[in-house]
Amino acid sequence: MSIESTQALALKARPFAYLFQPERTALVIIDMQRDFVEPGGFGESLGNDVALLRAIIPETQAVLQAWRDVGGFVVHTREAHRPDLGDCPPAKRERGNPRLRIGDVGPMGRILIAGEPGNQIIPELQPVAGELVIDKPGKGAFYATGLHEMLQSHGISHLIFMGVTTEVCVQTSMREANDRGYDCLLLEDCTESYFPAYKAATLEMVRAQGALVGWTASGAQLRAALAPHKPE
Ligand code: TIU
Repeated sequence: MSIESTQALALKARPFAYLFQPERTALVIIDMQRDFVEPGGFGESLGNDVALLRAIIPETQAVLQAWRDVGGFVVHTREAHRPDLGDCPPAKRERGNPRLRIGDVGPMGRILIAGEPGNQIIPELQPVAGELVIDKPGKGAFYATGLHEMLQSHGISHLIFMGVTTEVCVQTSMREANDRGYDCLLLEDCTESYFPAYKAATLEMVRAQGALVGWTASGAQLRAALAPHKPE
């Protein structure tokens, strides 16, 4: 970069401009794993139409590439449990009436279990060397993961979120981050829900009351802010 630059960039965002120094900012991609966006995984086992989520993949890819081009720090998360389910509270496994429960064998291997085919990040957004990959047993990225300590050791103060689903793992992670003192931005067209109304409500509530949880902007707005900083 430009990653050496300490100058803050201003991004056109809602409810007002989001200021960030790229070298102190991590791009956090929540749970873009096959379990949520492909048939046969956890998302579908809960009764959801997973096709809806795939629409964000191209813009999410474009933002990831732009962020990599300026040398930015990247964190990928996966919702994942240990094969012995020792990190899966019975309440989480037993809730509701899904066709397949966490740990059951589905078309992409055991549902939501680390190492299984369904638990892998989708090919379009594969992590590359140097990027952090966090397996998280909860909906939030900070619970039982050590993520906060890792971000602190990299001097990170700002987080830019993408991924699925907006009102579940993304919003939970943003709220956890907010309570730990990070300034959070959610990219509107790089996050999706199985329920469009829940996505819309989440975007509203994140930026309500003067960015109480954080800011929102489009992926293109972030890419525009980064473009002048891309090395030749
Ligand atoms: N069910 C649902 O919308 N989401 C999850 O269970 N996990 C994530 O959001 N990753």
